[in-house]
Amino acid sequence: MRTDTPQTIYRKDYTPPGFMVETVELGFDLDPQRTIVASRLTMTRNPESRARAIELHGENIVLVALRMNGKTLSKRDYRLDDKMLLIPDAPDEVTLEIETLTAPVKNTTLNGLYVSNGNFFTQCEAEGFRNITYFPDRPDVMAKYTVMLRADKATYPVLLSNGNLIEEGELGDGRHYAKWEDPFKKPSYLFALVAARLVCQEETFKLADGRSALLQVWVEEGNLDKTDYAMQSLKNSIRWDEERFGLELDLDRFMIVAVGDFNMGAMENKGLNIFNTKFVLANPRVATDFDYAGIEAVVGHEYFHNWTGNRITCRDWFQLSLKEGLTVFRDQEFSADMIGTDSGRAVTRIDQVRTLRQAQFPEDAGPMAHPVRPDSFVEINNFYTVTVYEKGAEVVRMYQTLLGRERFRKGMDLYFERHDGQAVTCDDFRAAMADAGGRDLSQFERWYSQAGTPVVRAEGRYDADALTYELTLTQSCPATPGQENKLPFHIPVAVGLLGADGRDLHLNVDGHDAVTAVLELTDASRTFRFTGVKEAPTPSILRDFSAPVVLEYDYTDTELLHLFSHDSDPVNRWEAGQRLAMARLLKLTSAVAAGDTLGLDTTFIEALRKILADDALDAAFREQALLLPSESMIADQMAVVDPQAIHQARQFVRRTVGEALKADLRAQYDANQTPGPYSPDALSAGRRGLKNLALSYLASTSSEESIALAQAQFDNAGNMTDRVAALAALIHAGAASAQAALQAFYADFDKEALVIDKWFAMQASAPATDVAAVRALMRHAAFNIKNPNRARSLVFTFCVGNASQFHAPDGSGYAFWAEQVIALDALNPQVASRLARSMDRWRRYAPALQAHMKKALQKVAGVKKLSNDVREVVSKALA
Ligand code: LYS
Repeated sequence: MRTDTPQTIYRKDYTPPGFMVETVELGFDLDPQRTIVASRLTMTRNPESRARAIELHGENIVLVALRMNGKTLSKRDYRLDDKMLLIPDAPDEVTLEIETLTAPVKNTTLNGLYVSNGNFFTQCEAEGFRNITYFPDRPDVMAKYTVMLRADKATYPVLLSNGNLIEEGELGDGRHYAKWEDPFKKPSYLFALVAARLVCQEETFKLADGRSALLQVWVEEGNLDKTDYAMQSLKNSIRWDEERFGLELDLDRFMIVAVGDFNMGAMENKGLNIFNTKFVLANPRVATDFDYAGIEAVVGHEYFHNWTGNRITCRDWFQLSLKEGLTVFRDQEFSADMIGTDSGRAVTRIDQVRTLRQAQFPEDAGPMAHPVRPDSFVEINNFYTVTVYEKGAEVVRMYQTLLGRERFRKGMDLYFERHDGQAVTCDDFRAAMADAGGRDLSQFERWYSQAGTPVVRAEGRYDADALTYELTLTQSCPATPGQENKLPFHIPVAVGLLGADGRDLHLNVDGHDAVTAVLELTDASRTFRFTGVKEAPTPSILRDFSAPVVLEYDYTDTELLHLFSHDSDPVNRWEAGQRLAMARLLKLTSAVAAGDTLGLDTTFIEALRKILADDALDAAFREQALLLPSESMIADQMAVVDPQAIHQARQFVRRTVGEALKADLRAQYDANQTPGPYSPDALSAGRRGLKNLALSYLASTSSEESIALAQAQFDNAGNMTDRVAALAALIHAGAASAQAALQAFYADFDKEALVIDKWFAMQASAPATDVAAVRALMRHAAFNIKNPNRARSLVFTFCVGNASQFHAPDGSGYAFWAEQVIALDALNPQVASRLARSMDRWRRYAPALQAHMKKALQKVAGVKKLSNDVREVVSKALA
């Protein structure tokens, strides 16, 4: 019955479920080879539906028994294929009893119920529950769950599920049981269970309303020394949501469980968040500042989902950004508030802008481009994207920019007041914002329905006689697959004007004195006039990155240098530096390709020197300001991408800056040491960041002195941040001692899976690592393609993060890519499909490379038993 052409599902085809489920009782007899799942569902016909039949999803499970209202159904009473179980004739009130069989140990997809390192875990979002039992596995069916887990006690001493533990005990024959009850209605994608040998750090935490909750972080035995930061982040998240949004934890118990085999970052199952170990485990010995920040953000993200996602969920998967965009916005604000300073907040914003440019803008310009609320998909798992998540967060941020913080909060309150306990749409969220804000936000809907990154072109005109400054903003948006013509967006453009002394001019905004005006561009083009402008200003446009757009303005170098030195908006100050750098990198890339001699102007170098040495600026900001646009950002600016030329040009700039600023870099290296015990706080992390950036610039010259400095740091590092920075510097500089350092590092950390991931990743991204070297690393005893973190650390890092080698002129990188996509697809389609995406933008390369890439894509497309996941990605790429 399997059809070979994957089916496209459309948002416009949504129909309400035929039956609602009131209660779900699940019984699990857990066994890796043969797990029996008994389910008892009470269902009622949905008056809003015209469907007659009961429709239950089910895949990769064996139906053992089926009873309706106490009577066993025979094969004539239902229809069954490899995706659905249909009961055509059903009364309005039904109790279904279903028994199914699965083999979790054989489940390499890590979707549904699976085994990792001998323990049982589940992952059900988006459509994994159907791999556990037959069920209307769609988010608009919300029910109350009671779960009984039975398993061997010695092997699986810990039995967890959603909600509260209401009973536990022995069963004899070495087995035990635990019964869990979740008091809240939830969709099936939020179901979870864990049966495992684990230990936990726990704490009772007082909530704002006086209740207390038991907080637990569960890990494997050897990892109990790495749970403090996750626990601290959880407590901070709970406090923050109480204070910022008035939202409280609604359960008596909240659990985080870490698992080493996991497809994504983490999952917000009600009361039982399951996490990739990467976002739980940390101590200074094994985790970097970056890892710590990731843990804080992801713990926050999953916790915040409890309201934005769980209490109010999505009507259908097209609405995914309703919960993900909103929750990313919330975790971004959380991380920023945890730093607490304006400058720290700005650095987090710069990071967000970088992510958008690095990953979302390219997605929006490629074959998989889709609106924040997609109109169709083949495989929903392909739509857990930077567009739905990060651009979705930008869309939420724009409400806050347009309405102001207070009215935005009122909008959130109204959203909860209206929809708690419901499965709703992005339109419902927008309506709450419009109503609470007293604004017409109908045009704003286009941020949800139109794909592509809008371009805003700005032109300024100063009139010295009239003392006016006119800014003309013109918007357009490139065509994307299925969307030829776009209508104007509602774009908030935050603008400030700098005087010759570098200070903000005072602006008259709606009768108020201000330094930043939020202009609302709703037409294709509009001219905004500032009055009383006493001198010709330098415009600072799109402050704080007020909209996810590309801003075009013909800045002169003088204007950019002025902004880079003075803009009071840190994001635009950073942006000016990026523009200066990008212009040079692009010119140098052409020069490399043409075989011309390369040079870098002292004006630019001096501007960097000034920022670097400016101790009034946060170290973290200076690090950002000195970080060059990445190779892929440079590639994004070119009509025909030349990966090797880009790499050489960027290396040339790094070397030249490293040479020219040697003394200043060394001074900052020394000044930003962080003696004393390690702390991941933003200030210390910022100092380490600047110090290690200085080291990497210095090492890019490959001077003996800089190699010795890196070696000394490697030998004496008191934390992982400094250790990997030193090791990376040695590897990238091609130091003779790099191999020995790599070996020492491996020997020191061979028991720490997450550190060994770093070990693979550092080698995979090194410019000297070619396909042959990656293949050799794949033969290393520690490599295991079945583990997603490991596959990502080596294979993905090479394909995505080592452009000059991946795009080897002979096409060997692409052939490698095809092999790995095919191999992974047989094991784990979700992970394979992510790797498949790395070839998305193949049409932007020179014809010779394109030919190799096309061949590789066709090779994958030609595989008969390809998953829908990969099929969708490669067929869209080839279309
Ligand atoms: N909802 C999860 C999150 O917090 C991701 C689930 C991904 C399912 N394929 O982002």
